[in-house]
Amino acid sequence: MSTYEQRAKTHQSPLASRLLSLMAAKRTNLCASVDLTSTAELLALVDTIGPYICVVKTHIDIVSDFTYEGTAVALQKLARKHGFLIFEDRKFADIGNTVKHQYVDGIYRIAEWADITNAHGVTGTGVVRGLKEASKWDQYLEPKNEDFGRGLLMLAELSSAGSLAKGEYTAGTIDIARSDPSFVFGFIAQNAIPPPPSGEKEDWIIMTPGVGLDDKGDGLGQQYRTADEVIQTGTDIIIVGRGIYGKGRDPVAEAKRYREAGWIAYEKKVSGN
Ligand code: UP6
Repeated sequence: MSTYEQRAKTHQSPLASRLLSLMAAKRTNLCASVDLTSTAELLALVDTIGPYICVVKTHIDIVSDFTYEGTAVALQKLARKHGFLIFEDRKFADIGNTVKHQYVDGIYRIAEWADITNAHGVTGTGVVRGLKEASKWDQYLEPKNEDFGRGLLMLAELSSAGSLAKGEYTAGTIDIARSDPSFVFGFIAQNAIPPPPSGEKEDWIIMTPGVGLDDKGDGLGQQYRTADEVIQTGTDIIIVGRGIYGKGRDPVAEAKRYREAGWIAYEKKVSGN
C-alpha cells in the first residue's frame, strides 16, 4: 500500500493532494466531526483539537446561532491557524440544479468556506455536475491560484444499522464518482472500493464515520468500529464525533488518543503487517 506522501504526489485531485500532504506532515488521519449546536462551543472545541486533526466535519444547519462571519469565517480562520480542511457533511441528494443552489446560496453559502462536501448517488450523475459547476472548480486550476479548489465525496455506504446503501446501490454510486474523478476524490464508505472491471488503477480517499474506541453504538442505529478495524478494511481517514467530545470526555485527550490509534493502524497497514 502506498503512503499518504506518495499518493499526494500522484493524486488526480488537487484538493486530495493537499489533504494527503497535510496528513503526512501533521501525522494524523483523524477527522473530527463537531456536531455542536452553538458557534461558541463549536469554535472552542475546534481550537483545542485543531493540532491533532486533518479535517473538521460540520453539520452547519444544526448551529442555532449561525452567522456567516461569526461561524463560517471564524472556522476558516481556525483552519488556517491549525492547518486542517473543512468538510461540510451536507449529504446533498437532489437534482443538479437544486443542489447547485443549496451549495452556493441560502444563508450558509457552503461552497465559499467548505473545502469538501458530500452527496448521495440517489439522483444520478447530475448531482456531481451541478455541484462542480457551482463550485467554480475550474478557476482553481489556474497555476498561480493557491487555493486547491473544492472536492466532493460520494456516500457509497453508511455506518447505520439497516442502511439501504449496499450492493447495486453502492456499485451505482461508485460509477457516478467515476464520471468525474478530479472533482469527486473519494467516498464516505465502510469498506475499500473495488477496482473497476477494466483493472485501471484508481486512487480514492475513503473517509469513514462510525468510529469509536469505547462504544459499540448510540441506541439510534449508529454502529462503531475501532480505528484499527476500519483502517484494515480500507479507510484512509477516520471520522470521530462523540468519541472525542461526548459527555464526560476530555476532548484533547481523546483527540490525541484517536489520532494515535489511527496513525498506528495506518503505519501497520503500509508496512504490510
Ligand atoms: N455520519 C455517520 N454515518 C454515515 C455518514 N455520516 O455517522 O454513514 C456522520 C453523522 C455524524 C458523524 O452525521 O455527524 O458522522 C458521526 O458522529 P459520531 O462519531 O458522534 O457517531
